[in-house]
Amino acid sequence: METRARQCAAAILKENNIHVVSHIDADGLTSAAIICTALERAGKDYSVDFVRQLDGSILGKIADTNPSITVFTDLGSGMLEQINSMGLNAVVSDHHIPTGDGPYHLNPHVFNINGAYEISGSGVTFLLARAMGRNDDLADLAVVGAVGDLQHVKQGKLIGINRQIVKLGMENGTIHCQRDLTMFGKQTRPVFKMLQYSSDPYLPGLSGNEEACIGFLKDTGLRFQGEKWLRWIDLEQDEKQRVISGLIQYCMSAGIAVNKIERLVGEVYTLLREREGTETRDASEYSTLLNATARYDRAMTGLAVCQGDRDAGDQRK
Ligand SMILES: [Mn+2]
Repeated sequence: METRARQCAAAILKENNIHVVSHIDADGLTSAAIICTALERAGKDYSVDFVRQLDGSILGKIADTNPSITVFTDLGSGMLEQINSMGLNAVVSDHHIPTGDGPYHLNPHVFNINGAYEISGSGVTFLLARAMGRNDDLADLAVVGAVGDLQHVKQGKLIGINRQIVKLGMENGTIHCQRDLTMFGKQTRPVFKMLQYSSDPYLPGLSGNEEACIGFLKDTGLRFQGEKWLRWIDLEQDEKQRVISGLIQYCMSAGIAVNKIERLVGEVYTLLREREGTETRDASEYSTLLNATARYDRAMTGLAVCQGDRDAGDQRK
């Protein structure tokens, strides 16, 4: 796969007017951010577009603008024939099951690697970016994309090439991984709100019930800090452990399926370059934020966030 990545990288670096087309979800947004950053660092001009799905009419529109090369990320593997028949000079960096292959097609399935949980579109594009230059620091975005595609859920952690990317990120100081509560909102919500808003798993009697959540936490002996409850990241290790044990017991007596209870704890990924207490600090919250920008047609805002713009979200204010 690395030889193919080098081949694709060389094809891109030969050109200057580069068009990036990516999938409009967290994995696609991080893929686009990775390739666009790599292009910027290589001193290339580029344009970028996001689509929900690739079809003949979109390919036609791309062909009309006559880019010297088009880089498809997190999509394209199912449209190789159409891309060729349009006469598009293209590199496809994708992880979906392909309908063919070619010299400028980078896809794990071609190399007997599973694209459902061993590597995502952002991971594939990260390999491409590495072949284009010094882009190892983008490992954190590759992890956000993989988590966005839920590649860690089945095994409770990232495996395969995803694991290698995590390791690389740990070595270069962009990623930290640890076993922790998998629940959403550890960075940004008070613990009782995190429980109250929990939907995976749904906690009968707690989900949606603020008072019950506060009562539950008091029972575990969680401390107050003034009037304001602490966030998960503010808790001491023994406090976290007490809440987790309490939650497991609660779920067991509520008759929640064992596999769901087991998923309460898993590997979680922290982005060390991001500020503590922000959505972008936690890979899962980050990917949820990106999916939200995509859902509200704010893909360019999502891309700007991935490329380091921390004011892009402030249009919410
Ligand atoms: Mn994907």
